[in-house]
Amino acid sequence: MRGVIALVIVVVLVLGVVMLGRTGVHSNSGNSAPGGIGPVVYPVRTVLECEEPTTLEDKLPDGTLIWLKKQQSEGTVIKYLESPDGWIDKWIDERKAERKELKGKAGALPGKASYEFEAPRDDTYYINLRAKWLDDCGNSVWVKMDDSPYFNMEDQNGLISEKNYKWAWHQMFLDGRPRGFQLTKGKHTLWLCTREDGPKLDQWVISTEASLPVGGPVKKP
Ligand SMILES: [Ca+2]
Ligand SMILES: [Ca+2]
Repeated sequence: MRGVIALVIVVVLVLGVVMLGRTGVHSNSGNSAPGGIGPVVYPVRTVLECEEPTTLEDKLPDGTLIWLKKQQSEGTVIKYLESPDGWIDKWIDERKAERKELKGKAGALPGKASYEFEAPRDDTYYINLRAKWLDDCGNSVWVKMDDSPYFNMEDQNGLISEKNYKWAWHQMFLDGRPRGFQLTKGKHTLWLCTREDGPKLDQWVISTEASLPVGGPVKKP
C-alpha cells in the first residue's frame, strides 16, 4: 500500500513539473507551499530584444543614423542595437547654443525607442538590460516605464579596462537599490532614449525578481 501511495505522489509531482514547464508563466493562484505557509509566488519575466522595438527614431532629420541594427557571432549570433560613437557631439556642435544643455537633460536627445509588452500579472517589475558599453562616455541610456520620468541606467558592469567593456547585465538602480515599477496586468511600454553614444544593446528583461540576470542572453520561452 505504501509503495502505491509513494508511486502516486511521484506521478503527481512529475505531472506538476511538466504542467509548470508548459505554461512558462507560473500562476500564483492555487499553489500552496508545503506546510500550508501560503501561496507560492513564482517570479515572472518578459524578455524583449533591443533590436526589435515597437517604434524607433533611428536617424536625424539630415539622415545621420543614430541607432543601427547589427549582429555578431559569439558562439551564437547576437543581434543588437548600436548607437554609433560621435554623433552627439557633432549634433550639438551644429547648433551649440540651443543644444548644449540637452546633453544632460533626461530624455532630451534624439534616438527614442519604445517596446510594448504585456505584464503577466499585477506586481512590481525590475528592468534589466544586456548591453556592451563603449567607455565612460558610452555607458548609459535613459529608460522609463509608461509615463514615468526617465531614469539614468549607468554603471561599469563588464569593465575590462577604460575603453574595453564586455557584454554584461545592467539593472535600473535608484538610491543604491533596484528601482521597481508597480505594473497592472496588461499592456505597458518601456521607453529607451539615447544618453551617451557608443553602447550596444542586446536584450531587456523585465522581471518580478530584483536580482540581476546572470550569464549570456536569456532564451525566450
Ligand atoms: Ca558615462
Ligand atoms: Ca538581441
